[in-house]
Amino acid sequence: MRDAVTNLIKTYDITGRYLDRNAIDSLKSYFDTGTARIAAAGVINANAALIVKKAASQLFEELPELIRAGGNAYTTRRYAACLRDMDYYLRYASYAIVAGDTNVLDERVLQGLRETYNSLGVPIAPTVRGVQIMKDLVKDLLATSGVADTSCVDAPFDHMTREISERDI
Ligand SMILES: CCC1=C(C)/C(=C/C2=NC(=C\c3[nH]c(/C=C4\NC(=O)[C@H](C)[C@H]4CC)c(C)c3CCC(=O)O)/C(CCC(=O)O)=C2C)NC1=O
Repeated sequence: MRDAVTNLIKTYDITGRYLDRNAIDSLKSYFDTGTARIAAAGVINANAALIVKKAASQLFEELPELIRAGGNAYTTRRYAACLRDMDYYLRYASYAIVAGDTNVLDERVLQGLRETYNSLGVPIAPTVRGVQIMKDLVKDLLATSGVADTSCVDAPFDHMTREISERDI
């Protein structure tokens, strides 16, 4: 598992280089956004259950067939599995926001996920939609808490939606 700093150092160490202008610029951006990223983690921690619940009800409102007979989130067990998955995405997004790096998502969340989803018939597009709704909710909450620039939230959620939607398996 890597964060923005360890990732950068690893890259430079491989080629035996000192931290050049580009490295300094990306370190500067990492530390400049530190307060916003920590605030995002705080907002997610304080509202996690609410975010998952709201995102799920919005998702099922948009795509009611998911929870009808024959839908993948139909039955209490599968409904609960769906909400649990959304909770995973949210929790790991908060780690990646703080780390300033999406590596934790690749290692802990996305590896083998599409294969699992395909074998269980978990539909990809609605899952992606669920992740997007959570991203919007987190950004709204963060803005409401007084953080003007909420762009630090984007990369982890966008990375998950991109990776989950990739087709070739
Ligand atoms: C921390 C990393 C991690 C992830 C990401 C993870 C996902 C994950 N989701 C699963 C199932 C599932 N995932 C869903 C999710 C959904 N169905 C829908 O229609 C919606 C679109 C969506 C919710 C948004 C459902 C319904 C199942 C159960 C499918 C089944 O057993 O038939 C399974 C199969 C095993 C199980 O049921 O627990 C895994 C491994 N597990 C992990 O350890």
